[in-house]
Amino acid sequence: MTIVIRNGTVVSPLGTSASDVLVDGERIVAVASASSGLADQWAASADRVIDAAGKYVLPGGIDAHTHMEMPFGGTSSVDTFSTGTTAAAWGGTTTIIDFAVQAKGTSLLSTLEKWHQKADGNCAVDYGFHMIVSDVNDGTLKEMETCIDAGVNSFKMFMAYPGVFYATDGEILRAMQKAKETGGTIMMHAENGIAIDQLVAQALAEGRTDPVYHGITRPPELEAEATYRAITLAKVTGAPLYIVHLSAAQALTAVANARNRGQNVFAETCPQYLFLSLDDLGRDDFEGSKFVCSPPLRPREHQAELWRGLRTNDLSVVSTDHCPFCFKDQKELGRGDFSKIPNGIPGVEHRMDLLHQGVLAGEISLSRWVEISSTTPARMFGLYPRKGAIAAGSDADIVVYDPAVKQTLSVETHHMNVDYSAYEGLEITGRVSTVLSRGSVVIDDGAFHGSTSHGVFLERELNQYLV
Ligand code: DUC
Ligand code: ZN
Ligand code: ZN
Ligand code: ZN
Repeated sequence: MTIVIRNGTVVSPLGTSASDVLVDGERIVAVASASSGLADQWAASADRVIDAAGKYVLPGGIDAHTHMEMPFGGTSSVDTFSTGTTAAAWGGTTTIIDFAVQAKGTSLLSTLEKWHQKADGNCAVDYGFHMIVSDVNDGTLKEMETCIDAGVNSFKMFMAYPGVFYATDGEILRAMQKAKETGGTIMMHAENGIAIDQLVAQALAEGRTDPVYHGITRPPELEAEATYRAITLAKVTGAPLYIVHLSAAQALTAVANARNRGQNVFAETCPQYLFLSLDDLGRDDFEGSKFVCSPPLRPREHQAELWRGLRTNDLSVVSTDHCPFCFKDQKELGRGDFSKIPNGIPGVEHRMDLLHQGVLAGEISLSRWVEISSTTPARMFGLYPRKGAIAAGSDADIVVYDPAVKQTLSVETHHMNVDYSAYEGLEITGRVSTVLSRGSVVIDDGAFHGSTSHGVFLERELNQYLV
């Protein structure tokens, strides 16, 4: 099957160009300037010609932080790999990297096996895994090497959630030493969970049980402190560090300072921290529970700092932390006790669209949009140039994006398997029109044409930003 995409504007981190793209089978085989006339030749024998006039041609989005069917707080996130990757495709994301979650007392390899059983054969787009390490011991440290050989070389640890995922500074230090030795990257959930748990207990004892107290008991300073501590441990051990879901301006300062010193420290933020705020957590009738995630949504003034960080590259990736729980039966578990609200916000479908609003608002350039949503995650997580590029030899993961059409985000029209939208009623400009995953048309003219057995597991190389 050959496909020609012509008359569009190809966007890359280097700029934009009027170029035509030839796809043969699963790969891009040629990219040529529109003025070369080559597209006429290609079109003559192509199986399909897509006219991208007035549209952008982007490398497929890479969402490096999702949680499909993840066990959490006695329940499980409601998107399966099948529904979640289908929703991803609808929004122009053609690769997800999800988290295999080690339960305490189990091995990393059995965990990986379990996640393969959930995902293999059930994904509409390609996928990889990170590993959540919640039990640091001699055995699991050794297993990190085997994970790396299996293409899983990024290990998330938690300074939050004592008793569940929490790792002590000593455990983090040991895992970082192993990462330094093997070339793995440590991903950190940086919040001081020990202090937070005290604030939570005090709030509940005083009868402050509404969702907004989830935010108030997790102040920005406790994210900044943990971020700085993680950076310090990474400095001492020499390990590369990637701060996940950075939400607070103070934490961003810690990251920027480390980067200015030349340390291998990287950070991502998420659309919810750019577009939602503590005010949403404060919505009444328990509606605030829809917005409970950790770290929490911050006061609105943090947003400008995060956009600035995206421009300066102190924030180099935007991922969603997609972790959907239904309002009706799952968020409900925390009525009368905010600490029992399952943590997470659905978002895998809308990352590309929301970031496009940042382009329209002048917060980021078109090139930067592609960089933070596709090319940098590809390099950060060892997928480039197979993913993250419109170039000969790359996988034909391509999004044709119409920047002019308007849409209203809503639970009525989204494809995520969850009963609410965090962006209900938000009117935005721009929408995916066609999506190719490894040369197969997955989304086209408002319909899904893919298959949930199409996606393949991606064995990833090491972080390509390390020197
Ligand atoms: N934060 C969330 O909001 N959900 C899942 C795990 C996490 O760290
Ligand atoms: Zn986290
Ligand atoms: Zn997460
Ligand atoms: Zn069609």
